[in-house]
Amino acid sequence: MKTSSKTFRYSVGPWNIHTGADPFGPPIRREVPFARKLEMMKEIGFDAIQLHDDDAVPNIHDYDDATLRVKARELKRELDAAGLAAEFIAPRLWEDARTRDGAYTANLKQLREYADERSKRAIDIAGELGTNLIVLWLAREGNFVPESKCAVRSFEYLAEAINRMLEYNKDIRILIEPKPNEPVDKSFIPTVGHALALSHVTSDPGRVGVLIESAHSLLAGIDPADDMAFALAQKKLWGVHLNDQNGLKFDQDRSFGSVNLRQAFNQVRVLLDNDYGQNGEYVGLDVKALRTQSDEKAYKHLANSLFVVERLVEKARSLDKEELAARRLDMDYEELDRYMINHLLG
Ligand code: XUL
Ligand code: MN
Repeated sequence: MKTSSKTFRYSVGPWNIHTGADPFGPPIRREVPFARKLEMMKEIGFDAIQLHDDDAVPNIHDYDDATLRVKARELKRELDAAGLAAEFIAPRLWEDARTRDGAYTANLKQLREYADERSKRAIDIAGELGTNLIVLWLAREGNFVPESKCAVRSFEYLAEAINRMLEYNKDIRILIEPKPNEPVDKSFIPTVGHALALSHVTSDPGRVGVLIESAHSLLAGIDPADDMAFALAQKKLWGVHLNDQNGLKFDQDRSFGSVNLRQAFNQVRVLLDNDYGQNGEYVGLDVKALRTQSDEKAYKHLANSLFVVERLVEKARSLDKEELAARRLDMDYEELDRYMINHLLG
């Protein structure tokens, strides 16, 4: 199903079309070739693709710096031909053995240096792909054993690493994607508040903002719409990963709106009311297909999520703003609740 006449521009990652493997079972679907993913994304209605550095250039360690750029330029031609832009590049700082103790906060200097080098290469790839956005999901920057790292020094390490990236390329903007746990037990940057505090101690806070993922906010016990509002108020919401999450458990990346429709509605409402997207921001999805889905049905989570965003846009637009304003003034929030539920059911 294709959603026509869209309100937002949409992006998605190649990892969102996947084989269905989980920690308890092997793949149950065939790996979809990259070119086919691009085709499907375009067909469903996406405008851009989100990429990790090694999604952009697989086997990234096999190439010297010059060849890396050549490979990135080849991808740029492929994206152009598919009619998709690159939204951002994220260094995948959690799969390599050298990042097992974290990347920028690893205790060993040579491991922190690897993280720096890898980040610079991600920045080079972004440049070739025509985007200046670098996303940092700080996957392993935290601890399981509290005494294993100095939390104060770790915060400084993160700021210093970001400063080096900002210095390396004066055009980039960095989007921190906070998440409270998984794969680490306790993250050093668990929430948007922490991420923006980190932004403020960097050498150029105007170039360090956030990407908020619904499921990550929910894992921190925070309403995603409120997290988005917090960042919007500071003009620092430069990306979102819409999805859903059923309670405090592993990061589920469920289809947007599939668990809590009202919470989903309020995310769309806050984005719409605050002109999100007017400065080129994409509405990104980070959703996973259920393991039950067969090969040919493993795209529905993308189409459904996109469809739900646009349906909720309609709901946000048809809200009776006067009714809302009146209920705020007479503080009859029970009546407001009834109105909202009825509106969403209608
Ligand atoms: C992990 C997650 C990542 C980032 C990109 O939970 O959301 O896929 O979005 O690195
Ligand atoms: Mn994400």
